[in-house]
Amino acid sequence: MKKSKQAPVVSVVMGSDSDFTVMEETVKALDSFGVPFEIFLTSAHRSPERTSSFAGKAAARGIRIIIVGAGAAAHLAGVIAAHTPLPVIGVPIDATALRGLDALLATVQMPGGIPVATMAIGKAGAKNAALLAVRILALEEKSLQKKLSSYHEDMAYDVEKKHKKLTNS
Ligand code: RP5
Repeated sequence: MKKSKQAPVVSVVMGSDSDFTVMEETVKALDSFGVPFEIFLTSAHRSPERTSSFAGKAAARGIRIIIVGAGAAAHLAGVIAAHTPLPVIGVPIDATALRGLDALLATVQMPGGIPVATMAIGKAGAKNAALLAVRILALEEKSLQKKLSSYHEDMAYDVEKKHKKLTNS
């Protein structure tokens, strides 16, 4: 993973180091778009003060979007969203016998008032969290808009290539 010299604009937060195998997808995608990010480990229940302190100070440090991965009774994204005005994107992690359904419901079912933009369970959600963050940042950054266009063109081209390979055409 490349380390950016620029100040981070996205925080990638996770509830445990065991979440990193999934959240690595977020990091890889942000890296590929050249978005400066930081990684922060904290737990809503094991380190509640660290969590609220981080969330309360994030905006003043220049962070613009917070991506949060957590598993089990995953209230981390909601707690962080409660302590910051920044957009929060949640990634439910498959960490228990319930295979991420617990984390999905805990993350997505926010009562009205405090939003958490919830992604799919697992690696696809982790990747999409980064892509959603890039789309938000691209609203005000032309260079990111261009990168997003090429990304989408490459994806479409890839489908055609796979079609040709599959059908020998
Ligand atoms: C959650 O509990 C974490 O986000 C993680 O997904 C899950 C299990 O954590 P560990 O027991 O592996 O630290 O808080």
